[in-house]
Amino acid sequence: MDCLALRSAASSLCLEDVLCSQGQLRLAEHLHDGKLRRNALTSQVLRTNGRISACKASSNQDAEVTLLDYGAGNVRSVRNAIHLMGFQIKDVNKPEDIENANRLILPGVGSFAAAMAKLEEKCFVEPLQAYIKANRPFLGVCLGLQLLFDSSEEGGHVKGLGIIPGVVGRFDSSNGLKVPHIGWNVLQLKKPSKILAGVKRNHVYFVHSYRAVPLVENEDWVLATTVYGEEFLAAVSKGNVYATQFHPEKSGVVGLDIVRRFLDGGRSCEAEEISRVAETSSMRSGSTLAKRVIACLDVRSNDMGDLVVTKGDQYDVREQSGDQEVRNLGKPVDLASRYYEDGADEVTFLNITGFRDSPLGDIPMLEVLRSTSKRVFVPLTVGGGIRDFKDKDGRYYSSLEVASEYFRSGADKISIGTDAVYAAEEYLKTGKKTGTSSLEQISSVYGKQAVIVSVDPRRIYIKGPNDVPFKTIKVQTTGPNDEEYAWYQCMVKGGREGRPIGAFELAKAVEDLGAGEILLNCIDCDGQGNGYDLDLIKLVSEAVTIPVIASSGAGSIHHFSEVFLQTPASAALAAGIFHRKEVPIMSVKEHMMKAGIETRI
Ligand code: 1PR
Repeated sequence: MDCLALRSAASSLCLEDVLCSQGQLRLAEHLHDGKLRRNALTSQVLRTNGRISACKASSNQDAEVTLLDYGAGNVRSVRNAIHLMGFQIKDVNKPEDIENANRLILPGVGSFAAAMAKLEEKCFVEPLQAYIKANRPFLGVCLGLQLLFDSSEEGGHVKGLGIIPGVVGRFDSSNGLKVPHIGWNVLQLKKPSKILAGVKRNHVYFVHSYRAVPLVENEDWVLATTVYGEEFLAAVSKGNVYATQFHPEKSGVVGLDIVRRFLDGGRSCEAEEISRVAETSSMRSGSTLAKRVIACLDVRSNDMGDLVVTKGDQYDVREQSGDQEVRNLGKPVDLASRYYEDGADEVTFLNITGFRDSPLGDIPMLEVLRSTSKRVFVPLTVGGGIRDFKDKDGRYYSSLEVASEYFRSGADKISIGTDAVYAAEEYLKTGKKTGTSSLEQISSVYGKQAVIVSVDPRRIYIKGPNDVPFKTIKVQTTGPNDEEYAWYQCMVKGGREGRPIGAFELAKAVEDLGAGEILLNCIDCDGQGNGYDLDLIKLVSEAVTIPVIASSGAGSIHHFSEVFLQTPASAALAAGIFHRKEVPIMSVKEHMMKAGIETRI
């Protein structure tokens, strides 16, 4: 399907079908407001609730979007979303490009201070202020919303564009609130709007530590709020100017619908849709942050040199019989797309042999990311081999360069394993932050929320709680020699080497060093299908205030409700159960909903 055809197809509600179909007629079923609907898409027309709608751009200029990308992170997904709608992108290279824009998108990434410094350096501040004050079509995303305010407390007290009254401040984590606010949350619409008319009670994806709050001074701007510990501004609007704290380009079909509505100026939005605001405007009690279900793809080259999705049992990924080949469970891009269509809240790629390869020489992995980000519009994480290294010709690459290449190729977050363990050991030994570890460097440039530390612990049984200088737990089932206690030793290099550091100590140290989330694997449970290691998850959750992703051991839908009801885990990651098609992701989510767990459907 070419771009123009896609634009007319994408101009109606069922974008999920557009994403799934990759240009072919296809039927898709999805749960919507609790009812199962069936939508059909052709390249020319699209039926939604009995309507047929199509949108045509009247001129080439109509099909152009100006993008203000100041080069601080992954805006590939925004680009992909715009292209998917059939629009072309004109990048802002000089101030006049802002003045000449038809519609302008500012997908802010990185820190507030760095963003303002870039805008000032490039002389974009004044034209941007003039453009917005003239009420011309504008969409700011995430930091692109925050920059509109008077100032931010991020990185000191930094002046913003001064369009909206208020100071952007940090979420308060002193009461145990996990910060960053990462994940899918719901909007409380405060006024009618064209661009949010399709959101209703669906969740959208947030990832941020700073937020602006509603004030009397900015009440004419408030479009939607969300509650996370407190009420904050999730979207603002005035006239043709919109900005969202959440990421529409990462919010699946719901978010793409928002992008589409902005791009077509709300033309396809009917009055009846605008007036549905009341449906979502009542405050819900309790947390509306959904517990995430993450599909994980362990990838590596097989013996023929092809990049495949594999899956181990306790980290052993080779078949036990025959030639003991690397298990091949499918192609990375196809599987990731399938999980997106099935409702995964995030997709994670772990390059499990990255610790011994040269990641930047790993063109297939970068290509996998680029292709996946064209088809998958939920957050993508990539891990494996993120460290400083020299290639075979002796050229040195910093971990920051490696991460930057992953971000440019479509990753929203990177995950560090082995190198974070070494950094934590060094930090605990000296008590000093060097600022040079991969973890510190990447999180200072891209923000904490973009950096996950992946922990590979194994359980070691001991007789007494003080037998080791690490935090221990009293086990529920005693060890092979009737041991009543255990500690969790961190492993590196894909579980091949044990290090003198426990999972509790590691988690604390990496939070200090700048990790935004912990991906908590468990070598004992990996691939066993007997459920998550709840003791381990509780132990590590106690150590940190950042979100913990439970991983390893899911074997049934009940394991998901168990981990969410019995531990503070923010997300549950699983691999084998999905690869082997034992349980569809949607069944997991329906089960979670029935168990009273906030879930994104
Ligand atoms: O150390 O920075 O190069 O990162 C390597 C990354 O690769 C780490 O995140 C490490 O966890 C991962 N890794 C290394 N070797 C293996 C292996 O399996 N041989 N995979 C490996 C880790 C664990 C999970 C798995 C869950 C869920 N696999 O990713 O997907 O356990 O599985 P399940 O639901 O089937 O039980 P670096």
